[in-house]
Amino acid sequence: MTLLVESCPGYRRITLNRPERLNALNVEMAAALDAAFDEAAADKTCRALLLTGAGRGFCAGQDLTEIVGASPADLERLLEHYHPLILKIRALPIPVVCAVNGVAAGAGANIALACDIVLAARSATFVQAFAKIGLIPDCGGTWFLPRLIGPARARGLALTAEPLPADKAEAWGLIWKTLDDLELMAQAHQLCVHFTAAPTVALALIKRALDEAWANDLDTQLDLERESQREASLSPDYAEGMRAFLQKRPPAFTGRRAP
Ligand code: LHQ
Repeated sequence: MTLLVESCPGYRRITLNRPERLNALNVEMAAALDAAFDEAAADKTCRALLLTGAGRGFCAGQDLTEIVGASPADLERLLEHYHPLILKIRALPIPVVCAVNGVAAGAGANIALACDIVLAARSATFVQAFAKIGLIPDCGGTWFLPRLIGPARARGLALTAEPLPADKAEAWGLIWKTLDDLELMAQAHQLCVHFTAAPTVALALIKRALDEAWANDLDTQLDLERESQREASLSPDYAEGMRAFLQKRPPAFTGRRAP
């Protein structure tokens, strides 16, 4: 199986599972990922997703052995399997935590960057490998890189295809945190457990507002914040958050939408 999906209490762990190829992507894996995202979205008890890779790598991007001799049209068709995954990660109404356990290259790097919170093992590297084979960053690379780390660093990474060590990725703001290799998975799980007790409706609205901010002017964004705040304030978790504050106790958020 190219993908493993495990149910944990309140969240799911998805593991890219072709370790002998550093979890390089193929159509089968993309289809399995797409289905796993849909199933997570349909499961009202699932309040976070953890994405990681089996073995020593996170994901080496497209499996190059499977595109030997492929025509430009074949490559274009392949992206029809990959690009919807990026949009799905952004649209999922739950936090997606990515635990980058080793090298993340090509499309693999950009799938990681599409996730809401990226944690990386100190030994991991991020490689915009595309230029090494005469291609350009896809799966959102040209969109995420300049927004996350600015145009100069984005150009440097994309044009040279140099590996970026996890520590530097954190220092540059490309990812949330670098962790010791042996701590990565425990911390990633702990973060998901935190999200299983979080106000999920508000978190989904936060995700959407932050994404829409890239394209909005301030006026439009303030309108969106007002609308989103209204929606959040209708959720049972807002009432619970306020009660808990007044009663000086931790909130018991259910993640449920307004009835
Ligand atoms: C691999 C791969 C791999 C197959 C390592 N495929 N076997 C999508 C579709 C449409 C259009 C085109 O674009 C795309 C998006 C893309 O993702 S294009 C970019 C594709 N990815 C790459 O170009 C990265 C290629 N890999 C590498 O540069 C290195 O392997 C990295 C930097 C990832 C890791 O280096 P090392 O840690 O030194 O490992 P390694 O190179 O020794 O790899 C281990 C094995 O995995 C090895 O196989 P072997 O049988 O010799 O043990 C590699 O051949 C295999 N492998 N990446 N993408």
